[in-house]
Amino acid sequence: MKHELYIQRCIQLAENAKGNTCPNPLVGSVIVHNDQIIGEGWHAKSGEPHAEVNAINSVQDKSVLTESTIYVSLEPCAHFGKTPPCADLIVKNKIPRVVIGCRDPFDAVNGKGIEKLQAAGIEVLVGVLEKECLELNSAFFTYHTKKRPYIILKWAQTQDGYLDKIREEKDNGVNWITQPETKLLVHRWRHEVDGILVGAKTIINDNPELTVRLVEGQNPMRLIIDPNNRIPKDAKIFSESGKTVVFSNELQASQENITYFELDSKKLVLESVLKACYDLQIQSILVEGGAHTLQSFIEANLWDEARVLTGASSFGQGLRAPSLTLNPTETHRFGKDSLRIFYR
Ligand code: AOF
Ligand code: ZN
Repeated sequence: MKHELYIQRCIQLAENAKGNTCPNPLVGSVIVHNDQIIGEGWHAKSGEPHAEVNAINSVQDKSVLTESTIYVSLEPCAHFGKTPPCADLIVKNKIPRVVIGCRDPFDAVNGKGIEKLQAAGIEVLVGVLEKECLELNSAFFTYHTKKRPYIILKWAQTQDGYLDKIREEKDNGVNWITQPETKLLVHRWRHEVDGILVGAKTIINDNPELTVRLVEGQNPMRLIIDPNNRIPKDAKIFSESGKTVVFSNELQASQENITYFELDSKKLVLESVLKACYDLQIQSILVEGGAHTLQSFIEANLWDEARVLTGASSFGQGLRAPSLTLNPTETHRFGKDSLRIFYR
């Protein structure tokens, strides 16, 4: 029970750095001596010290470390990356007990941190609030275990099940499915992922910017599937800040901020796209349409989460929205709109 409370505190600390650690995970750590927290730390940013280092540094009287327990939401690392191994630091400080939320699936660690600690005679307990610790970094874990990004499908549909994207201002709101305020939510989602993916048809029909505008934050990479080179050169995505990657069968010369990526003819399109995302260290993507692209992810069973917005209006006709055969895990209401979240 006490272990859980301290790991819970690790999770809370880790969340201080939400959105800032990519490609590294969120990690928190506390050090406990005689039932008292004597040190706390979290990983703030890739390249900066890991959570354990900050927690150890925050302890005033280091002499009691030899009688303390260190809690950490993720297995301490065993490798020399941008920083030296945390497992070595724990051994060096003679901390006799380590309680870990979950294992680190990153190839350079993956159990080696635990082994290092045990080999030094340290008592190690793994798996306290494991589910919560996994959820804290779902993109990181999916990326390292499945070797592809965490895939979030997103679409807006009418009451009667027709699909459209959330229209930009140019449409004067006429075709909007959801209320303007709901857009804020979508921009927040964009900010939280590494890449936004759409098919060529969405660029041709809607000419979207695919940027983060309504909330603070950097633009994620824009990923466009355009096998037959159909998207116009003056599409808005090419003039926006941030990087764009175009997946095509015909390779073109890359330019500043625009990379053309040749699809592997021996592989399925999505397989080739997701492999490229892995190589580009894109740990999470938001698939924003269109119908065909969303459907292809669903049919290939290549998705982790679907966020379906439903507006108050009905179209009576149009393009049918994709349908999922499972029940939503969460339902939220935003005024006249609703949001259902499905986890696969
Ligand atoms: C930990 N504690 O707080 C974090 C860990 O390039 P580096 O040196 O920063 O190492 C990055 C890897 O270290 C990352 O992929 C993940 O496996 C692990 N992150 N490990 O012991 C931490 N953030
Ligand atoms: Zn580390």
